Amino acid sequence: MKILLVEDARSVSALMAARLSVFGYEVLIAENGKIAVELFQKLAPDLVLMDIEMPVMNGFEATNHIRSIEAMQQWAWTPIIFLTASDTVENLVTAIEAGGDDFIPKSVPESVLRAKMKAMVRIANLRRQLSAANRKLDELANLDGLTGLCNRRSMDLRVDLAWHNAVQHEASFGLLMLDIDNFKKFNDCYGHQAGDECLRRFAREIADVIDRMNAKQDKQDAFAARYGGEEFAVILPGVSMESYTNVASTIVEAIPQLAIPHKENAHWGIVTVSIGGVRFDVASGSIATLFRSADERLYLAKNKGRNCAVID
Ligand code: GH3
Ligand code: MG
Ligand code: MG
Ligand code: MG
Repeated sequence: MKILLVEDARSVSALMAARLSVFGYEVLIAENGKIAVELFQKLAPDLVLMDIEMPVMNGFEATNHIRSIEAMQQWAWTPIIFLTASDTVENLVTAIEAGGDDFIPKSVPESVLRAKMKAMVRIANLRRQLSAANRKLDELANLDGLTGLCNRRSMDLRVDLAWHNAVQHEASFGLLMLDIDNFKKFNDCYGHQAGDECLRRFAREIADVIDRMNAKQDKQDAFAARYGGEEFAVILPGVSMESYTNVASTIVEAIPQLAIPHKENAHWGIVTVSIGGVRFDVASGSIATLFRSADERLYLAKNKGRNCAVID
């Protein structure tokens, strides 16, 4: 376990560091609050022991900084214990009010220091387990179990937000609806397991196309989702006409290039996709209209013979 010891008095920090090392902890030393905040960000300690009176930046200010850094990450929390000159009720209240979790007088007996460290480590470990479990729950609630893309639920939430934002800023907005061609026959021919693997491979390819597009434009706005079954959606907030057309044609071409055999798929003999798309230069009206138009165009693409995109 890594402990960040923040203390300007060399004699105190040397003594404390020696004791903590004997307990088996790795000790990092900062001689003022400013250095402590820097080390905190760089080295992510498991616990902080913080002096109060220090030059450059005092312990309360440094704690404040650390807590605001943690506020930007969900579930982040590192125990901070203040080192005080004396063991008084006022010191305890001030320490907790300042965002600390406890305080220890610098003259603390070794056994008390050891016990307090143990208690804090226990809480920190529980907290870490809790945050991992919460992250897992978030993932389960928002990602499609088979493909790892956004599921329908999280897509709906994200789309609503992105659409609202686009309408407010009179920005452009694009939507592509993707549907794998003759996929029922794929399952009938190769089995459901192979069908699942095909969906996974398909989803990975779509995600790659979107990642490349986001990287090229230096944004993270576009995303793909599993709409349901063998249907997927690609959401393109703020997309230019050129990128919109590009993404659609890239996907239509990329899927056959995966060369997944599908002998029942018309004359191609490999897996293909049909796409219906719509793009607004200036977003307005309801998002439902957007989905309806994309769906109608997807139907047109199927009627045109599949393995193509109808996007205008
Ligand atoms: P079209 O070209 O008109 O889209 O024909 P299609 O056969 O793809 O369309 P249809 O809607 O008739 O069939 C969709 C199939 O997708 C039926 C279903 O078995 C399959 N499917 C849906 N979800 C899953 C899944 O999670 N795993 C597997 N393996 N198959 C799925
Ligand atoms: Mg001091
Ligand atoms: Mg379908
Ligand atoms: Mg289909």
